[in-house]
Amino acid sequence: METVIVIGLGGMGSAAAAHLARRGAQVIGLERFEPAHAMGSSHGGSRIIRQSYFEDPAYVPLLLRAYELWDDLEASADEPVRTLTGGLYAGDPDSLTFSGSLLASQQWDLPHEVLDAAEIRRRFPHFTPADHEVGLFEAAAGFARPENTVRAHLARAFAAGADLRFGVRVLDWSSNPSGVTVRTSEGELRGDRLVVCPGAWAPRLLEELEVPITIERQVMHWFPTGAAYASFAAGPIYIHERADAAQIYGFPAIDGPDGGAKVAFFRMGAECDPETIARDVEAWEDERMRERLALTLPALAHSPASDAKACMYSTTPDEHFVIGMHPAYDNVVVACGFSGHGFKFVPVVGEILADLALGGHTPHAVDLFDPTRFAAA
Ligand code: PYC
Repeated sequence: METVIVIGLGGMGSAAAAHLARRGAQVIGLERFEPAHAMGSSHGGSRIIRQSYFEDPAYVPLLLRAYELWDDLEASADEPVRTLTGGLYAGDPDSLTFSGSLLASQQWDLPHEVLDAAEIRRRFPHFTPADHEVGLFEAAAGFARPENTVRAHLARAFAAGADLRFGVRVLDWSSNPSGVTVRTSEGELRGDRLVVCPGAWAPRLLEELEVPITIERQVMHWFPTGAAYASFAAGPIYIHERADAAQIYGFPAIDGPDGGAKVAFFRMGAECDPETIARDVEAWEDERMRERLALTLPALAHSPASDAKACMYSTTPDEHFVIGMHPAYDNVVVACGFSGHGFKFVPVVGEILADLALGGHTPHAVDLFDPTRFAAA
């Protein structure tokens, strides 16, 4: 069987390693940090999963397959990896959050309900939408636990015989028709094929690829729920967008009365370098979020944040992913540029990367993610 080297064992790389190892490949997985670390884009306790995809209805078939794989992973993992809570996509009727979700759910016949502002307030008393707002409620939405997901995929890969190496820094890699070579802090490795899942390190490890990826620092905040705990605990994940209020997303109180509720701006990142990113969150950043919350989720605006963490998006100009064969090498597969909305796809991206690495093609619809689309432009 072929030896496949996987660079990066975060969300996407750990899933690729699991799918490849289960198909019988000799997998060598390389990760610079420890398993399920907090240095990249797969930490912070929760990521939204949803199907009525406002970004583009073309993602829906992948989401339906991802959900099957989430079920399978949840059934065998030692820790919970995904929980369904329902999801509310609310705001101005013409916001992309609402109108795009409606379009996707109608196009793919996904179960959903359209709620007016009064109904949103009645069902979810911690939300205070203005009278003109509307929401799409999707019962199938919820959240994944990123660290548990990475551990579950690593455990699967390991159980299937993968050689997983942590604390190994990749210096560079090369490819020729007879195989691939990866130079690391621990020496040189050779394999038949390479899968590169570099996360925020894409600009360095995929320099040759003509994909303009911007690395952005994003902040996740946790606020005490106080007297609104019960409502938050039973509530949905949500995305909220209004012309006068930047798009935010958030979660129910998933970690008990003292765990707070997590909320973040969807796209309020500042460009950063993964080597020098400010990991600490400043007081003004929490204050900015409290001002935003006062409008829509006032219960979270009463007290200072109980916690905050920085993570990174790797954003492409069109905010679509980059997944495919490396245009210059037919033994190298790339996955990067997940643009802040990739984690829910982790299990199906693992499947796609295994398809591409072992067979050169995948039955999944991945044209939207063509690595050459920016070069052509
Ligand atoms: O993928 O649903 C998502 C998401 C919301 C905010 C950031 N990513």
